[in-house]
Amino acid sequence: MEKKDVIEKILGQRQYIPRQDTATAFAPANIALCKYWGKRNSLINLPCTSSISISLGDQGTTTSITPIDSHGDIFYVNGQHIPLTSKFAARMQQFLDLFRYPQKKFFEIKTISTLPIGAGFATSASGYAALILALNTLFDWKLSKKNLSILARMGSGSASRSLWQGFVLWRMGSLKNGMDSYASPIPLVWPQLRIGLITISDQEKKWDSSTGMALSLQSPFYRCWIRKTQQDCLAIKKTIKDQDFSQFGALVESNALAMHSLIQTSWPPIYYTLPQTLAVIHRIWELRDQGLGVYFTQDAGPNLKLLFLADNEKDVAQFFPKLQIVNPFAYLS
Ligand code: 2P0
Repeated sequence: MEKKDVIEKILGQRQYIPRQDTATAFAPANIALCKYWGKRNSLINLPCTSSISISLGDQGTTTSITPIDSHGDIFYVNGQHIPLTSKFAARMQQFLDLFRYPQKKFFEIKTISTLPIGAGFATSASGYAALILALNTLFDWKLSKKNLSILARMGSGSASRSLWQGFVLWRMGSLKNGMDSYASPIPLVWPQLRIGLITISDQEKKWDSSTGMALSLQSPFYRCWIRKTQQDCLAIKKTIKDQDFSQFGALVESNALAMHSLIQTSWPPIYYTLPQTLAVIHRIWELRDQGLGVYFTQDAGPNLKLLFLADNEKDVAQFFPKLQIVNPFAYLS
């Protein structure tokens, strides 16, 4: 299945005629509570398991897209011009190739991200979700959220989940063309839940997620990971429904640790965890032993995301002074 075939299926007779000079959209970053790590089709980003995320409110990416008369695309990230040869620009140009139109072939893309890019803060998720939303507005396609989720997924898998606030479930689907692999919101709110972002390094990670996922196939634990994640997805959803925080925290943390064990037992091995990451993890475990309800999750980078309830916000902030606290349900309209 080619990306072009999926595009044709979704866009049908819709035209690539800009309806305005520039279109701008925002999408939140999302943190996976039950991780997506493993693709059954890497061309159109079809996952081996379903995954669950929570979106980060006003933390994410705002992207503007403007058709231009030029010999190539032009990219700005946080006001800085990005060379076309960079990894970031090369990947985005490839995605934009799917949406070029005959008269004006290129675009100027201006992206502003509130979180460090490429450091495991899900900025590719918010980036590709914002881009697809901006394209939808530019060309006035009026696509459903389901179809936008499928298109965003082809830019970056986790982007399929960044079209909503709150809890989001991305069902893995089973069709070869991926038309049943898209995200949708979980209609449950947990107003007490807080996410704390701890930046340990804002350096771009050495191993991008696609490379990491491909190498993970070599791990002897790959099948166990798939089985565990299938079970975790169901169990995490239940703890959200029951608002059972200690079970929820334990399952989310255990899912992240299992993902990193898988990654570390790949070949060649990958370590996203830095010594400072480990120091914070041990501090979290100490605090938990002392009775503080705080858990963590970690994505494809050294940074940590803490999970706790509003009642413990002051205590957690006191132990982790640089914590950036997000109230994810403050943004759910
Ligand atoms: C997730 N991550 O579920 C997992 C957990 C990182 C760790 O999705 O190759 O940038 O573009 O589909 O979406 C990061 O991977 O990967 C990711 P691609 P993506 O959030």
